[in-house]
Amino acid sequence: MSLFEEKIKALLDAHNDLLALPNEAAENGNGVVTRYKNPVLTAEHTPLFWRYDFDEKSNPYLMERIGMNAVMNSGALKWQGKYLLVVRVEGVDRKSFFAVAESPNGIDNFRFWDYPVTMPEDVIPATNVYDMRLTAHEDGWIYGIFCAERHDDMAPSGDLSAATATAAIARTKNLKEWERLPDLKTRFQQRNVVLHPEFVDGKYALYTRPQDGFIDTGKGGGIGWALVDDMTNAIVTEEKIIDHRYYHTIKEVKNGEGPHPIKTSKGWLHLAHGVRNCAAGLRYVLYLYMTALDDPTRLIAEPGGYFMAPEGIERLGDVSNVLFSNGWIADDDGKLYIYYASSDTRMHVATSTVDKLVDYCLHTPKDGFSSSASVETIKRLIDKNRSLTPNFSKGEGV
Ligand code: M1P
Repeated sequence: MSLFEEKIKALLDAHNDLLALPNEAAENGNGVVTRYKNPVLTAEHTPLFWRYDFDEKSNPYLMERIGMNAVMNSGALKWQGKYLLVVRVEGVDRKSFFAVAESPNGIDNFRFWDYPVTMPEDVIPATNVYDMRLTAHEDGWIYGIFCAERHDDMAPSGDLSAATATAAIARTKNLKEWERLPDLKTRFQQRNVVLHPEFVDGKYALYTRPQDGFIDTGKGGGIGWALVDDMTNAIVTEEKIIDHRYYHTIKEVKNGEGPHPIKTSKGWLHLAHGVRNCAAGLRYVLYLYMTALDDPTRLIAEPGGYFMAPEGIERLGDVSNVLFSNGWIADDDGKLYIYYASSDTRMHVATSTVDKLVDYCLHTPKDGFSSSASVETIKRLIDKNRSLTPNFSKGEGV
C-alpha cells in the first residue's frame, strides 16, 4: 500500500468509527426529556468524498478541498422505516444547503446520502437557503418550507449585510427529486414558516412569523396562522398571531414555530423557539404549547418558561447560547425524537413521549409575568407537598 493509500485508509477508518459510534442516554434528566451523550451529526459526519479529492495526481498532499463548517437546523421525517433528517449543512464558504441523513434507530448511526439535495431555484435565485420544515401533508406530497435569503437591493449601496427573508416552498415524493413552487407571497418578510399537516376548512394552513426586517421582527413577530388555497401559488391574504411575545419572558424578542405540531387526543402539541436578549447576545430556547383540535388557532396550554435550554457544550458554537429545533418524529408507540441544533453548530437528539409532553403542557404552571406571581406559584406547590407529608420541611418528605 502506498503512503497515499495508507493516508486514505486512516481517514476512512476514523470516519467510519465516528459514524458507528453508539449513542447513550445521558443521566440526570428532569423527567421531561432524555438527552444523549453525543451529537447525532456534526460537520465531521459529512462524507469524506464531499470534502476530499481522492486522486493522488490532483491532490498529492491529500488535503481537504471543500470544508464543511456546521450541520444544524434539520427537518425530520420517518420514511420507509428510517429516521430521516433534511439537514442544514453549512460550508466554510457560509453557504447552507440541504442534505438527507438517515438512521435506523433515530439516535445514532446517521449517515448522509451520497449527494446533497439539488434544490431548484425560484424565479429570483436565493443566495442562501436553510431551516427546512418537512410536512407529509394529507394531500399526498411531502412539502419542505425553508428560508430563502437574498441581498436586499433596496439597501443603501455598500450595505452588504442587508438581506430579505422569504418562505420558499418545495415538494417531493421521494426526498431526492424536489419540485420548487413559487415562494410564499405575503406582506411581510418571513422565516420559520411551517405547513400544518391537515387541511383546515378545505385550505392549506401555515404557521408564519411575520417580521418587519431580516433579523428584527419589529412590531411583527409572534407565531402567526394563515390559510392559503393553493400551495402551487401560495398567497397570504390574512394572518393572525396565535402565539404572542410578552415582555420579560423567554420569547420577548421573537419566537418561531419549530416542526409542524403533532396531533394528540388532547390537542395539537407544538414545539417552538423563543428568543430573549441579554448582555451576551440573543439566547434561543425551546418551548412547548398546545392548540385545540377543533380550532388549531386556539391556545389551550401555555406552560411557562422554556422546555429545553442550552446546556454544557450546547452553549458553545458559531452562534453561542442557541437551541433551535425544526424537526421531530413521533413513532406509532408514542415515543418522540426531538432533533435540535446547538449554537448553530451541531445536531442532537432528545427523546420523550407524546403523553409526557402533553402532561407537561397541561400541568406546568403558566407564566405569571412577574416575580411575585412566580413566588405564589412555587408556594402553592410547597403547600401541596407539605399537606402530603408532615416531615416535608426536614427534607424527609415524599
Ligand atoms: O442564529 C440563531 C437562529 O437565528 C435565526 O432564527 P430566527 O429567525 O428565529 O431569529 C435563523 O437564522 C436560524 O437559522 C438560526 O439558528
